Amino acid sequence: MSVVGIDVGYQNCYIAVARSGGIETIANDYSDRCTPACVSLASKNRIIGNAAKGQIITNFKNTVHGFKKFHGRAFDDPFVQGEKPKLPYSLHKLANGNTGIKVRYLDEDKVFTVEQITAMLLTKLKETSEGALKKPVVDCVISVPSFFTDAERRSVLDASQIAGLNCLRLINDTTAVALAYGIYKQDLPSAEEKPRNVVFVDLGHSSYQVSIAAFNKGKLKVLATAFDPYLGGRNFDEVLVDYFCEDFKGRYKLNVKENPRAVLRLHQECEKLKKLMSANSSDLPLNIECFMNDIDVTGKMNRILFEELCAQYLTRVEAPLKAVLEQTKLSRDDIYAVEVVGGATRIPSIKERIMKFFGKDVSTTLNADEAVARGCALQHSRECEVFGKNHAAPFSKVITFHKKEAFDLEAFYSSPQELPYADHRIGSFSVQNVNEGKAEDQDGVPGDKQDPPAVGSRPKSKVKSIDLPIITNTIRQVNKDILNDFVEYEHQMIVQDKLEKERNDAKNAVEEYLYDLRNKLCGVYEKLITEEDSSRLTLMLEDTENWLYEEGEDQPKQVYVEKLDALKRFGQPIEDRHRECEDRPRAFEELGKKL
Ligand code: ATP
Ligand code: K
Ligand code: MG
Repeated sequence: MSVVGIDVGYQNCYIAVARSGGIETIANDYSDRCTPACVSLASKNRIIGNAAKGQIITNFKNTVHGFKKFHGRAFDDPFVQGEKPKLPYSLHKLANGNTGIKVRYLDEDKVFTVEQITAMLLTKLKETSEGALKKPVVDCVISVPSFFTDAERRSVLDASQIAGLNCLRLINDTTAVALAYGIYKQDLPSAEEKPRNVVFVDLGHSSYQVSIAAFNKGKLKVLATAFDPYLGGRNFDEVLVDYFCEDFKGRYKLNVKENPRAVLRLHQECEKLKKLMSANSSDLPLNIECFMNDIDVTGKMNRILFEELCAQYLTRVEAPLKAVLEQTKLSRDDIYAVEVVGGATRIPSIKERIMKFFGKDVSTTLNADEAVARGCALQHSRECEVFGKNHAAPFSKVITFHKKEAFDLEAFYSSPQELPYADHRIGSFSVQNVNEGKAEDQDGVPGDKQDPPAVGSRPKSKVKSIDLPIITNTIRQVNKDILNDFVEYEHQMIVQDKLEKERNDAKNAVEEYLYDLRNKLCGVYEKLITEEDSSRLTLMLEDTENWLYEEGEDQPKQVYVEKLDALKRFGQPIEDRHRECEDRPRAFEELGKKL
């Protein structure tokens, strides 16, 4: 079964899979490899991803985006309270104190947990993967920011369960990026050589993460990570939005902040402008027609002013860079390359600051948008099955881990789809004090069971056996009933979406047939029916068209199916006659050839 790697970004999601010896990024039904982290709730269905982005302005109260940071957060958390007034949709305090999202769905007020909203997004990503791979997808590896707490991570795991995914593990964005780098580098130093130290910088829409990893052939070690969880591209958009709000207040006497729709439109335009500024240093225009109160607005911006306005954010670029160097005690000369990923590293002054800090050019070896997902897709190859299904128990097996310091192990059931429960985790184990054993080895201090090497003979390989303390964490069992309810409800919503899609398809089929028949009536069918029949049919088509826009606008699927059948009862005989006319001369020709 394929394991997909999923990067659930604050703004953009990507899926990758290891296939035919390489890693591929999967495109969605819009032929887009990026799926927006956006979910729109409507009166008949849910609209998720690219299509939901189109609802941000038209259905702003029920279109949820920018929710990634609500995972594992209390409603009263200052961050949540700070975000609340800026959001076009409503937040709601859940019974357990967590952050819920209040929307209209199926013509009812509903409160969804953030796990449910992320699950909706994951459902879409799961479907996209299944569409591309042409088989069911259950197993996945999901990335999370390196600064995510245990509560935030568990919340993401719950979301994956609700979506019917089996998340084999969560990995840090920074680790994923390092993995993605390592796989394609053929010229890494060998195990005995000094490792190659690479800095990775990821500036996304909501957060900033920096790490240093050391590479040898077949080996990767993350040496340090640092972050600014609240610095990202969205801050730069906000600066522009605030600037133009003030500008428009002065020049057009408009109070933009009072109008959520206008704020959202301005946001979208400002983000476009920000991206344009990455490629242009000249003055750039901002034009929005019918912005508010029927007023068209215009404005302008350039890179120099933009950088001035963003100074408070730009100065925050340096601290995490400094922090990773300090943590590792490496000097700038020890750094082989500085690799940048994440959309917002395309801002020229961000790149300049990183270059200036390290005193070298930044490299863009990795695909800035897809690296995290690709790393996730690679990660799963590090798993192994210890006991297959129906293996004898109890049973012991020796597994070797080459480790120099304490490490964590996680155990899962290997065929989760056969479990009666949603949770497929067995437990996690922290193996402690590994480095103590190693330190002795390095210093040449013989352990209890070691013999000194015999002089002149080939040194025997020495095995030292010590028991290491292991901390076992069994998996929490809380909220299992609630989680199962969510799983069930997500399933119902998937069915509802499917029915709604079928209903729409049936409606579209009527419309399509109608237009096709009308075109042919004035074209290829013209000579095949009498004028009288033709005008009767034209009238019937007109009636159906009017019906589609009025009474027939919103009918059950069956009504459309019947309507189509009714049209076909008239259309099909003409179609048959037409085919016959086409075939007849051809048949004569064939006959002629034979004679
Ligand atoms: P996070 O990592 O915080 O969860 P994310 O992974 O969704 O967020 P990315 O897709 O890496 O974020 O980056 C999106 C950000 O990059 C947005 O703010 C977007 O406007 C910005 N961005 C993309 N292209 C450019 C560009 N050419 N110039 C400036 N900013 C850009
Ligand atoms: K992303
Ligand atoms: Mg990201």
